[in-house]
Amino acid sequence: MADAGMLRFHVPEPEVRPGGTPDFSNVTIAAAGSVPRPDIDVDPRTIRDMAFSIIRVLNRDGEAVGPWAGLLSSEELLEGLRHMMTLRTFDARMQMAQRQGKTSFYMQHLGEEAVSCAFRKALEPGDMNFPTYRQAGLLIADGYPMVTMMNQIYSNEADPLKGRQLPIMYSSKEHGFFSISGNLATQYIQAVGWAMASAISNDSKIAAAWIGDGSTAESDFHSALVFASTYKAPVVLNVVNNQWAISTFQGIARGGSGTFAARGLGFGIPSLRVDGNDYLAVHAVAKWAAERARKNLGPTLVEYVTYRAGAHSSSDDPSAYRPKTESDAWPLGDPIVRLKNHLIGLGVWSDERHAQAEAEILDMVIAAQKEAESHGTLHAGGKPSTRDMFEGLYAEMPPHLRRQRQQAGV
Ligand SMILES: Cc1ncc(C[n+]2csc(CCOP(=O)(O)OP(=O)(O)O)c2C)c(N)n1
Ligand SMILES: [Mg+2]
Repeated sequence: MADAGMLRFHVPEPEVRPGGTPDFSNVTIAAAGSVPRPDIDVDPRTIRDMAFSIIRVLNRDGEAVGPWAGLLSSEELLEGLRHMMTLRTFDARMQMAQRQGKTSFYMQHLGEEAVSCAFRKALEPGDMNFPTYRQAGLLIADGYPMVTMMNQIYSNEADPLKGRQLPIMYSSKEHGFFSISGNLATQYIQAVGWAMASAISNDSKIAAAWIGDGSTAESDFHSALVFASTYKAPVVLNVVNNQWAISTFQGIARGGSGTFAARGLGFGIPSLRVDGNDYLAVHAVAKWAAERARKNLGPTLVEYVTYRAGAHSSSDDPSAYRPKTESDAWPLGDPIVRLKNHLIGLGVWSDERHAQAEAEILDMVIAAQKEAESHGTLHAGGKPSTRDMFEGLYAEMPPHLRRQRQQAGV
């Protein structure tokens, strides 16, 4: 009774800190195949519990089980495996290039490759993603040229964005990849607005919004949900819960809602959680949500439960805030290993073929890197012209900029 009436301020804390033993016993994982697959026109009120479960297809033995299985052929799965392996190799090379001073900045996808690679395969040409910096798999799985990605990272003379964007902030209208903005959560309002415009103009294209767990704390996220819900915007609302927002654990942004998917319930939006390290489950759920959008049934919120195995960015050192072995303890495994084992189980893949594919992919990535580097890197070789700095923003350049351009002598 001593402190009766005394208020206490509550700050959520992660279970474990550096030096401690990783513990994910608080992550409740449904058995693969156990979550039903409702019809796409289901009454959202009847599937509210799906916001608290996890849809999974691949079980511990690498078999595809349950109602969300069976959408992809062996060829499609082999292609998906190759995309994820390519993204991982690309990441490793570009991270190394950053350490060598060839670019100022890089962000890896380690452990999260299934999310963007599998999602891309649920979209149609003309659909538009509003991605964050951790969805380069959308480009790789859509056949965007890797050399062009590297040119952007190096801000060299062949960079299509002419050095005006931070490295890794790609842009490609043709590949349905809206220019990345570093201002997180803006992707949500823009995606919902784009989807509303698509519906207003009676088009057939849908949008996909992307956000990380931490960024859901931004008010843009909530405003976007209001508009998406009210106007039944044709949009898939993706939340990538990789457990961390730089050094802040997911419990801060999640607050008391239980799960990130549960955020959608208050807006009457069907909200699903899916195993983000299961290529088949990600693809199946993305397909379900995309089809709802395309059939005028409105938005779907999807939380991908995954783990950021790498550092937040090349500027980050996770050993300062989480145990070094935490990623090994992540209970949903590694997306590449899981799909590989599934394909071996199907009899269409083997350890030998996997090793061979790894070597081929590395050769391909190194060749692309050589080509990109022939156009310059951060401190060497070709650069965008200084004149480019002044172009592309105003239809008619204001006098002060014209003056500055003259002063620069370009
Ligand atoms: C509006 C805004 N606030 C803060 C930042 C700085 N910032 C960059 S990344 C990041 C963490 C984001 O975490 P999360 O949303 O979980 O995405 P993840 O990096 O884990 O994919 C922060 C705070 C920013 N870029 N934009
Ligand atoms: Mg995060």
